[in-house]
Amino acid sequence: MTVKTKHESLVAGPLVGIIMGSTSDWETMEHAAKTLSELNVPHETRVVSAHRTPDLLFEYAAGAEKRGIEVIIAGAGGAAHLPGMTAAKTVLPVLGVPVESKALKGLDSLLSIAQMPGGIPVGTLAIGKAGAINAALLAAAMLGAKHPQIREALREFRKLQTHKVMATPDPSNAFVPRKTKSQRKKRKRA
Ligand code: RP5
Repeated sequence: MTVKTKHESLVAGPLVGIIMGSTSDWETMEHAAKTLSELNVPHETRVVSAHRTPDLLFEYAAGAEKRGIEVIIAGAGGAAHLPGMTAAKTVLPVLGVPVESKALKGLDSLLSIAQMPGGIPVGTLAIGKAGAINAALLAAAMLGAKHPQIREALREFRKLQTHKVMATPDPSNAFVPRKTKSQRKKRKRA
């Protein structure tokens, strides 16, 4: 498959593999996918569980490089072994996103992902949505060294983000409350 990016260069196949331990992680991991889409970074998304589908995990991690994947983003919650085990089976950079767990609010996920033994690194991001977004941005920053169109897309993203903040310097003016039904009726009658 050949993908035409916003900057008109041709990239064959997905460059980022977003994997997650369960479909229940999608609520968090979709933010990584959305961010990559905004930057026109070709990516794929898959559920790959370290505990429930260990053979699939090995197959995915071991085969990713050959398929042209350059960065893997792995999200998992609780006893979050997916990012670490993926990193153990590939030399591609692996970015781990701790998904917020019900029992421990994601602290378990964070520690499981961050506390890797020396020799097998996982770049660990923040718990939840912010971590998923930043994993995508970090993946884009890594890819930018080789793919100039991704570097430029990231530059534009950052510029736009700055503009958005500068456009609303006073937060008290940012929120205009919607009129209630009775207020709207009164206005119609007047
Ligand atoms: C982990 O267990 C997954 O990454 C998920 O965050 C968590 C719960 O999974 P489900 O029971 O919702 O499938 O492996």
